[in-house]
Amino acid sequence: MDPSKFGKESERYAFLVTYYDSLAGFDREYHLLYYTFDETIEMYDVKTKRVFLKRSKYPEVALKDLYKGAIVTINSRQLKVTEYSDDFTKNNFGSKKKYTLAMIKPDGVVHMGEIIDRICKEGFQISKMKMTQLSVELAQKFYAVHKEKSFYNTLVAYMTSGPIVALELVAENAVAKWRELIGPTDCVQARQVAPNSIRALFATDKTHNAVHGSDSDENAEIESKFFFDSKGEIPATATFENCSLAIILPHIVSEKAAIGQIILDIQKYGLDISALELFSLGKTDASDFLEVYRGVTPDFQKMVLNLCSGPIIAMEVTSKQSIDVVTTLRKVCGPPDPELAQALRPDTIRAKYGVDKIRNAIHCTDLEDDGVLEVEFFFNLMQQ
Ligand code: FUP
Repeated sequence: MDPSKFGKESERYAFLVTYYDSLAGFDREYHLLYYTFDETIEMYDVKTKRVFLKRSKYPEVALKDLYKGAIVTINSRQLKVTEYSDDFTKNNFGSKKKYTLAMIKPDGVVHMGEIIDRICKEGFQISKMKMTQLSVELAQKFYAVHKEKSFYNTLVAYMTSGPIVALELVAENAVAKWRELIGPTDCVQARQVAPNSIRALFATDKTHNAVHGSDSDENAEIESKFFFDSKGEIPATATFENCSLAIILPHIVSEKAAIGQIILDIQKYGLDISALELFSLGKTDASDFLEVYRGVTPDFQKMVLNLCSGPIIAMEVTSKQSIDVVTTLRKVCGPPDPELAQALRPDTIRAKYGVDKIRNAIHCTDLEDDGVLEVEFFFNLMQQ
């Protein structure tokens, strides 16, 4: 442990978290305390004041995972952080953590792996993400402030010309930090003043400028609601044809360093990502999804707990080439055991980013016949 990273022994942050108890039919509230000195957590039931979780180490939850709106899984319960419970937490932590709405625009989607890699390496946490295709109505609504501008119709035509990826990004000073990373609206200017910015690298002109970023905290809130609180208005883009399912597992999503690299690895072999969304699964959904493995592997329960231990990124993988997508994706992922993968296929995703047989970086569909079924679970059933 690096002592310079941690404060006094008594330093701790306090969060109010809720858990929907589906048996009782209501939300239960807890205080969650995080002690920075020894990286332990402790939980109390707000109503009964009884200890729910004795102070102990819980490595799956780090301080960076705790911010207003975050979802964390503790003892198989999916908890939503709803408030900072005391002034110390609010002042030292809450006021600094902010979010912004980012969008990878239609011309940026081919560079999705590189852009997400930059997002993660710059220290943003991705709290929400979804690939969608904007209708003319939605694009007009999103850019309504530009309605009177000469470029409005061109902008709407461009924004509806292909899929986009909307992301909610969390960081200190998220709005300014993301706008600095994307660079000026006009890529000619971007190449002069910020040559390493995303627009300098990937944009074509003032309209086709690869990415979007909110310009204030207020607009970040409005724009995030536009994509993520819109009750079914934002459709997924899955095709359900010649497809396979890939899931980037919780240990990668929370560590975040490898998310972009994994997407790049998938795209390298003639495979396309045609739908994508960040999900936080409950235990029942995780267990339903993995049902085919029940009784087949002794690790079934561990796989379920792993799958619902934090946010995951589910992707429909397809190909424009006439290749067997399920088999190709399996090759890219490598053998399920990372140790074996390192020995036999060191270039594969599991060899590079897997930790053990359960936390092996990525799930992929095993059998050709199951591709559509697994994609339907996330991009049909889970959308309802
Ligand atoms: P930004 O905040 O950088 O996205 O820029 P604006 O809000 O000024 O513009 C929104 C979008 O309108 C830009 F991303 C691209 C488009 N636009 C044009 O097509 N032409 C212009 O002259 C200005 C903006």
